[in-house]
Amino acid sequence: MRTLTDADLDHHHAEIDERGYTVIEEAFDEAFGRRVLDELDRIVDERNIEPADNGFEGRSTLRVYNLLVHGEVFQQIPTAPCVLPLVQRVLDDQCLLSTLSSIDIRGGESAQPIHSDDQVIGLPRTGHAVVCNSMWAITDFTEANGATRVVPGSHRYPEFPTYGEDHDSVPAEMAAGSVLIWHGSLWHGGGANTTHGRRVGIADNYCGGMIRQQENQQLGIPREIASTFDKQLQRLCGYGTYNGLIGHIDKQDPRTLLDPESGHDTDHAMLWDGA
Ligand SMILES: O=C(O)CCC(=O)C(=O)O
Repeated sequence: MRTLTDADLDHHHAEIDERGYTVIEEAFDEAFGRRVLDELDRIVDERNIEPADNGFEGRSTLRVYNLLVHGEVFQQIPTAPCVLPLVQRVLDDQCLLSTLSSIDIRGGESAQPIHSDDQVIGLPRTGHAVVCNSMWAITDFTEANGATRVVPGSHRYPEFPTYGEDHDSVPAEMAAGSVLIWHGSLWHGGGANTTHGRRVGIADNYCGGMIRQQENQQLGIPREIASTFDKQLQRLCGYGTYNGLIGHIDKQDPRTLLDPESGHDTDHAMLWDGA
């Protein structure tokens, strides 16, 4: 997995600031992409996953949610050095994993309505990011196979897009192994797939530590699985507090549920400890 240098971080952060999105090329290698794809195909087969059959998730698109319960290959994604440090620049280092899911757009799918990912949260659009999302290209993303469509600069528009209306957009084409990262206020949507092939991406999405996660990671991931995660991934899943207060359980950092000793860890000091 690629590690972003300070110069990379400056460059990609500036792009997100200016146009609302950026693409990290050669973020992960072919072998990793192949493992992800094999695992996704296995899960889809085992669970007989079908398209959700609605206008937003798609009628010819297969989505698998809650990927962190499905093994180590997916557990590498949220903390990856090719993505997380940039997301932390956009949000902050107390950000949370909002959702980790796959989006496999099959041939014949129509374009997803343009939306912004912070739309459902509904805060005023001040330009301040409370959501920052990424799409890992497991296959090539081309205009023809449904590359994510983006409206450059729209993260600064004062309004949300009107759902279902046509908006001028451009395809964020990228080769397999790349990751698209965008400001949560950017107007965007999955593209139409006019080919016979599939466009497979992993949606690795984050939110500020004060925002409710899209997937309920604390209840959705059995505690015995969360206990095997490294500390950073546990924190991203919500086993931590925001500013030493938000998310506490009986004045304790929730990570003490996974490791009772962590209560003594200074990383997990609570706001009132220093008062
Ligand atoms: O599949 C894509 O390229 C984008 C999907 C998306 O934006 C969503 O489902 O919220």
